[in-house]
Order: sequence, then structure tokens, then C-alpha cells
Amino acid sequence: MNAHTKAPEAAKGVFIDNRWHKPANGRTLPVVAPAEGVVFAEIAAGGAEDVDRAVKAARKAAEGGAWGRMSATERGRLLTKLALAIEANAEDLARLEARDTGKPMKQARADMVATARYFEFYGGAADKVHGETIPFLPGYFVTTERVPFGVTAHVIPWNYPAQMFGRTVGPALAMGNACVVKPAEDACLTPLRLAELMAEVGFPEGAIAVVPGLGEEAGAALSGHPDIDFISFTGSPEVGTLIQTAAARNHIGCTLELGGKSPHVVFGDADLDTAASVIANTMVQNAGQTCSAGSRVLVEKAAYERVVTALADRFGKLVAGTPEMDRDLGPVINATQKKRIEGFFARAEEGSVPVLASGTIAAGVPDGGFFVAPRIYGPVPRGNELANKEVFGPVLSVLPFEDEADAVRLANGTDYGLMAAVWSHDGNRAVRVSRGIKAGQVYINAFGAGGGIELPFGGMKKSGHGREKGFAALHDISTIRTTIIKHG
Ligand code: TAP
Repeated sequence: MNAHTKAPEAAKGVFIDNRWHKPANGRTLPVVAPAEGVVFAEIAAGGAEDVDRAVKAARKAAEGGAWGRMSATERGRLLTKLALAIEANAEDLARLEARDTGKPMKQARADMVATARYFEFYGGAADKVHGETIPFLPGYFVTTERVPFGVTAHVIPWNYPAQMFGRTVGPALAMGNACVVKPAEDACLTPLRLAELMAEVGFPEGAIAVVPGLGEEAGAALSGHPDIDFISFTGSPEVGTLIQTAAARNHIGCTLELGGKSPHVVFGDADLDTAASVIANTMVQNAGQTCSAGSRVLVEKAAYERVVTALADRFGKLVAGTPEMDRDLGPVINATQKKRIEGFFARAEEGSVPVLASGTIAAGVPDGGFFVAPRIYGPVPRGNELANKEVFGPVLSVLPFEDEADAVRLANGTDYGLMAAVWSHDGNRAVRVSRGIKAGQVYINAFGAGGGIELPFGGMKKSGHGREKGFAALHDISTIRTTIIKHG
């Protein structure tokens, strides 16, 4: 066990009103290090009572409390201070994240840069969201302003705990909401530490609360709480349905980000070496546990052999290792996910789907770690689950297409619509094809898993609804008040 990454004692509590509290039920949950398969920390098993306490604290902060009275500029300054505090603590946070999720240290460090950037961006944006004046009847003056919902609930997944915290609470706080966060039981140590850092840099009581615990307990209690005003959720489609149902019962809104099966459309005239390298690297980022992973490669038939050779060459060289080994990827999050991915492998074998190449697992990784060697399959039959289902692991599927129309049909041939990329040096074709694809973000000759903090991000179709990142997130996590003044 690495002393540097020991979880803070305080992680055993729930964080409400800038203080640690014991969970009302007194229960804790073990935290397993995915690279080792051993318990290395405990977290509180928060429940309905803790959630209720957190929501009450948030309500008090948002309405009449110091947080609710702050100007947008003051809120922005606090967010900027938090960004600086994250930078100052980046190495400790990265070690904690790497231990908790198993990801390579270089990835965990990059995640902390992105997390700080969320707060930097939204700190700067807080006082730059303006309303409108609207021409109306004679004798009237009408103006709109963006106002916070009040108390926002945030249910986040385990794949990027720190980044997800920044992505969801950054814009919510910038707009003046008080936030209650339910992080995933599998990886929630950095969100807890970030909340503690928020208290240290001066956020008033109640602006943030983090209640760790089981999804069906703390998560369900939070999403169904009668006194929340909005829910932001990222995770599986199944839980997304529960969240939206809970929101509907309360007559409140929600944003859902439910993953994808994002396509790369590769034409033979593209820079195939660059494309292959970007496709392979972004696919195994975070061991493929990225909602926006480009997990389907659709290749023009004439270029199929060349693309497959380049991709197989790269996949064959990929190595999974522990965070300290800092190889191409780490383990997956837990035994259930490993088993789930191996289920895809077994069914592909039964269906005789060809494996083009496999990466390896580094010698010397702990026996109990949840490692999966990356794999690339092709040609994957169009109806096969590897062509349509989100694996959430380091697995790439390659499918040939006939022509432009076929490429667009295939790209749109799943339930999802989160991200896509078109690779071609024919600018007209690249733009034409990109505009035919139903996805929230479409890259041309590039692919950034998740895209930049500045860029609106979210799904079409069953990838969900609502937008995070960029200024779009500020709009989706606030509402409009219209003031109509009759004057003489
Ligand atoms: P989910 O179960 O959807 O977990 C996401 C969040 O929802 C976690 O905080 C979870 O808490 C919470 N949750 C679970 N049940 C809940 C309930 N009844 N009410 C309210 N909140 C609840 O995802 P998972 O099981 O971790 O992963 C399963 C699959 O989901 C993956 O294989 C992958 O395909 C997909 N997934 C997608 C994403 C993205 S980014 N789109 C992220 C993670 C997973 P606990 O984890 O503490 O139970």
C-alpha cells in the first residue's frame, strides 16, 4: 500500500456545511483499489437522512444564506481560487484519483489539469451571463435575467470522478445554485477532497455538499428528494431512466448524459497514420471507460486493409499496467465491469468475430487487479452487439462501408448520438458527412474524447439531453426570470 495515496480519514464522513459528519446510519463502505483488488479505504454509506440534511443546508445557503447573497463576481472569484487550490494540490489529488480508479498517473495528472480548468473557466464566466431587453407594448419595459434554480442535485459516475465534479458543479455554482453531489461508490475520494478544498478557499456553508453512498440509497434519496430543483446525471441508460422518472414525479428538469457508441468515419484519402494513432490512443484512454470513446471505426472499403493494418499494429503494442507503471491504460474499475467486458469477448468468439490484435498486460501487475488486455475486432458484422452496444472497456470494432450514404447510415445506426469524427482530406465531403451525423459533437480530422471544457457537450438520441461544458452549461443549469415593467 502506497502511503502517499492513503485516503483522508475525513473520507469516512459526509460533507455538509463545510464539515465532516458521521453518516446517520453509522455505516461505511470499503473502497477497493482496481489495480490491486484490495480494500484501501472506507467511505460513508450515506442515506436518506444525510441527503435530507444536505438538501436543507443547500436550501438555506441558496435562499438568504451568504452564498445566495453573493454577487456573480464574488462567486467567480471563489471558483477561480478553487482552480488555483486544485493546481497547488494537483499531485496529491492525482495520486488519490489514480489509486481510486486505477488509471495511469499521467492520465490522473491530466484529469487534475482539466478539473482546475473547469473552475477557471466557470470562475471567469460567472459574471458574463447577460439577459435581454425585449421590445413589447408601448408603455412597457421588459428585461430577462438568468437566475439559479436553487438547489441542484448531481449524480456522477466513477470513470472521471474529479473531472465530473468540475464539469457538473462548476457551471451550477457559477450561476449561484447550491449543489448536493452523490458521487459513485466505486470512486468518490477526489470529489470528497474537492469539497473540502472548497471550504478551505472560503465557499460559504451549504454551497456544496457531498454525500457518498450506494446508488440505490443515497442516489435514489437525492434524485427523489422533494426539495431539489434540478438534477444533473451522468451514467448508465438504466439509471438515467430512474433519474428522469424521479425528476418527472417532482416536476423538475434534468440533464442526462448516458454514454455512446461514437463512430470514426475514415475515408481512404485521410492521413491514415494520424487517424489510426488518434483512434487507438483515445480508445484506450481511461481503459475505454469514457462515455465519448470512439469505439466504432467505419472505414471506406477500398482503404479497409490499410486502416486495419495500422490500427492492429498500434493495438498490438498497447500495454495495461498499474498507475505507477504509467503504461497506455490501467485496469477497469471493478470485477463486475471486467466480467462484463469478458462476456463481450466470449460472445464474440462464439459468433466467430475476428480479433485483429490484442494488447498485453504488463508483467508484475498484482494478481487481484482488474486488468483487461485491449482488443480490436473486425470486420464486425453490422448486427453484432460489438457494432451497437457500449462496452465501456478497451475494445474497438471496425466495420467497412461502401460509400458516403452508407457511411452516414452506419454512423447513425445505433441508439446513441454523443460524438463522432470524420477523417478525410476532401473538405467538402468531410463537412457534408459530418452534417449528416446525429451527434452532439462532431470532429473533422481530430478526436478529443469529451472535447474541451469550452465546447458544448451532450447527447442526441438516447445518449441523453441537455448540454454540459462551455457557456451552454450555464444556460442549462439556470432558468430565466422575465421582468415586465409598466411605466407612465
Ligand atoms: P450507474 O449505475 O448508472 O452509475 C452512475 C451513478 O448513478 C453512480 O453515482 C451510481 O451510484 C448512481 N446510481 C446507481 N443507482 C442509482 C439509483 N437507483 N438512483 C440514483 N442514482 C443511482 O453506472 P455504473 O453501474 O457505474 O456503470 C454501468 C454502465 O453504465 C457501464 O458499463 C457503462 O456502460 C455505463 N456508464 C456510463 C457512464 C457515462 S460517462 N455515460 C459512466 C459510468 C458508467 P453507485 O455507483 O454508488 O451505485
